[in-house]
Order: sequence, then C-alpha cells, then structure tokens
Amino acid sequence: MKTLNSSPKKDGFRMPGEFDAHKGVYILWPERPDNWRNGGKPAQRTFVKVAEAISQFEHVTVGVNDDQYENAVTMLPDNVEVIELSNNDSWIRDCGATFVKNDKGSMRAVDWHFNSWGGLVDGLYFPWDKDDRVAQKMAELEHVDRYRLDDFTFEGGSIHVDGEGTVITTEECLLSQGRNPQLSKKQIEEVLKEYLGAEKVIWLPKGIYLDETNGHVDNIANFVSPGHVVLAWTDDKNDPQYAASKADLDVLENATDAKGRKIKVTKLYLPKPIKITKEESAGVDAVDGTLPRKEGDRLAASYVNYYTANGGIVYPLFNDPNDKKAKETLQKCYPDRKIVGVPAREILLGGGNIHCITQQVPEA
Ligand code: KQY
Repeated sequence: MKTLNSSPKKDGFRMPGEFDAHKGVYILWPERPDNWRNGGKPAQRTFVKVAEAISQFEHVTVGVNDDQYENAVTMLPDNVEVIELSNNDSWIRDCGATFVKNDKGSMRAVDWHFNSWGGLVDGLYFPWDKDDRVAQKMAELEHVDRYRLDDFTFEGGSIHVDGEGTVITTEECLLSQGRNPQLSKKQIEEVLKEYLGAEKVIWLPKGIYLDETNGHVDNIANFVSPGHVVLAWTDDKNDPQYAASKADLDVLENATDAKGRKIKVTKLYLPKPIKITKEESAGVDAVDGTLPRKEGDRLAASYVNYYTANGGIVYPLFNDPNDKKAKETLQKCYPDRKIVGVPAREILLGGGNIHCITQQVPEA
C-alpha cells in the first residue's frame, strides 16, 4: 500500500453514495466496559443481529481485538468473516477508511485523523491511537493506496454524499472546537471537496439533540438518492429537537445540489425521547476521561441512523410505535430494497447506532 501525497479530486476519485453497489461492509466488535454495559455482552448480541441482517445482502467482515477473537468467532454466524483488527472502540464509520473510486474502476482509501470526537476538548475516551490506525489497516486489507490527512480531524459519520458532487454535513460538528479550530468554515469545505471528490457542501445547522458526536449528520439526515434526503423529524414544538430539525429543513428546502437540483425532503419521524435507566447506567464502568452514562440522560435516538446495503436497509428499532411508521417511510423511499429492523437500544446506549458501526467498501 502506498501513501499518496495528492488528493482524490486531483486524481479523479470520488466517494460514491452509500446507495451504490458495495463489495461488502466492515464492523468492529464492541467490548470496552466503560462504554458498553455489562462488559459489552448485550451490545455484542446486538452487533451479531446487525451482522446477520446485513449478511443477507452483502459480505460482512468483523474486526476484533485479540482478547475477544474466539468469543466473536463463536457468537457470529459462519457467513461472517472475523479478523483481528485492533481498536479502542467499535465505531468504524468514524475511525475507518472512506473509500473513493474513479471511473476506471480503481479504488483508494482516505485515512482521516481521528481524535475520539473532540480530542482533549470534548472527546469521548482516551486514548484513541488504535482507532486512528484502523483506516490504514483497512486500506491494507483491501489492497488499495491511501491518502492520509495528519492535520485534518474528521469522522465518516459527519458526512453523507450523493456521489454526484454533493456533501451534507452539520455546522454543529465540523465547526466544533475539538476538531479543526485552526481552519475556517471555507477551508474545511475545501478539504471536504478535495478528499471526497465533491463540488458542493450543504451545511445543516444542527444534528440530533444531545448527540455526543457534536451532531453527526448520519443521525439526522441521509441521501436516499441524488436529490432526495430523509430528515429526522418531530412535530412536537416543545421538544428541543423540533427547532434543530426545522432549521435543517429550512436549509434543505432552500438548497440546490451540485447539479443544480432542488432537494426533495422526506420526514422520518423520531421515536419518543429515550432515557438511560438506573440499571443500564449501573452496568457501565466509571472511568476518568470517558463520557459517563448517567441515569435519566436522554439518548440521541433516530431512525436515520440506518445502513443502506445492496438490496436492503437495516434500521434501528426502539420498541416505539414509530418503529412501524419508520419502516413504512423507508419502504416508500426505497421501493426496491427489503427493509429489516434490528432492536438497537444496546447500540444507542453506547452513543450511536447501526450506521455508526458500519463502513461500506464500494464495488469498484
Ligand atoms: O454516531 C457515531 N457515528 C458514533 C458514536 C460514537 C459514540 C462513542 N461513545
């Protein structure tokens, strides 16, 4: 694997939309007891369900720290590939490689600097050195060259692309003090265009209320296809989420994409607010430097945090009446894909959801 000094845009590479064909998907195995309750066991069972659900659509590779290798092999089904891949925690959407491809069918990886969602300013755990090496290892595993950005801190969950030149992101996240405070909004936009192979960035003001990632876009909005976005929504004007979703809707409804198209917005209704129980909180180890999980804290639950697979959508269930409504909305958005729900409270308790624990490798 070579490390390239150029950029994807200069070399004719771009990140395809997640709705384009995949070669497969990577997941990392959860275990750290200061993020996952009860030693990670309930989360591991949920990750198995997610891997099983996605494996009906495409190849799944699960990366595991050595101490959990045998347990993961035992728990995961045979059609899921298990490899040793050291990590600090299991959020491969954020620490993993972003794959870009060109029109000739070649693929490369972008390896962003990762600092645990805010480093020493408001990061979620320390250290993050193993996470920051995951993208390089994925490039090795996929036998592709990589671009490495030592000076640009970024997570894959903070953007979505339409594959036709448009990026969506949030100001709340990418302008946060813990990532690239030395860069202006315009400079950040230039880096995104250069390394995602894009022409236009649409900045949504906010993410999901109290999202510990500083409002990643992958929890609030996603491209169904070029020119069509789903947006997490509530009609409850007393919920602080309303103002955030409305601000994003206003931007989307007034925006045009890189091809000059108006954007169609589909509202994906949120579940009712979900809070951490006493028992859940008690199951998480308290560690200085790791975000605590306190009883009564509201979680950033959203159906938008789904994974788009080859021929399928794998979305989170929250045991809420809107689980069914979300399925109906997603089926209308994706008439040719099978919509599969996975009970996902255990992933939510760790601070993210199904999209955050996956990273697709495009079909080159
Ligand atoms: O939302 C994501 N993309 C990741 C969430 C990370 C939470 C870490 N505790």
